[in-house]
Amino acid sequence: MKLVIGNKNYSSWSLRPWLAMKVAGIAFEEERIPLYLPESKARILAVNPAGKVPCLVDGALRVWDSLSILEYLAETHPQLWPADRAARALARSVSAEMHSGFAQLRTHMSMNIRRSLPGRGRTPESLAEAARIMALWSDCRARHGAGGPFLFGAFSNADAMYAPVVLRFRTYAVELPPDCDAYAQAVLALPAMREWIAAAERETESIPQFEQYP
Ligand SMILES: N[C@@H](CCC(=O)N[C@@H](CS)C(=O)NCC(=O)O)C(=O)O
Repeated sequence: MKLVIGNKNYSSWSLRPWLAMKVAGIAFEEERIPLYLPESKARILAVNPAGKVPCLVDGALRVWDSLSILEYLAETHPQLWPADRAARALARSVSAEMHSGFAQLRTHMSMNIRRSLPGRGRTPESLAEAARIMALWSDCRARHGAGGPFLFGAFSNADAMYAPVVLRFRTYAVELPPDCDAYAQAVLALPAMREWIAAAERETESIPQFEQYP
């Protein structure tokens, strides 16, 4: 299988399936397409008619959109969702909420791993969304987290969906309550996360529209 991704510093959607594949031990090659260069769109469109990364190539099959890639992976690696039906339903709900929501947080605190921007990006709306994320992290941990340090104990697709938020909270130094901070530290300590962060720090491309902060 091949996973087509964008810049590791900026492409939060790419991180999600990449991390799930690494943690689940799924072998894959990666193709990195630096975004917003003159040739980027044509390169992405050659793989994915939707014109976005990430896209998973499995033989003749193309699977695009982060959440559908995560679902495809879980068909052969069911440990990527919690085993318990109620926990699995909640994991899917919080994953879908991340996928379709938190637009203000994504706009004002965009993923930029290399930067340290404490206090920036804080608007009433982005802070309200951050508070909602902390509440759902606490709820998942309290109800289903006894078996390990992640949202549902063992690592799951829900953690893959929120991994970029952990990085945003790190870049913008968003204060977290102790249970959420412990969760964020567990995500950051994953060897695959360390690998992604180190690669992002080595990247040399700078995308101007993602480097402008008010
Ligand atoms: N809903 C999609 C969003 C994918 C997306 O917006 N990808 C961005 C990079 S993070 C992209 O491909 N941007 C390049 C472009 O639009 O040309 C998903 O979950 O995968």
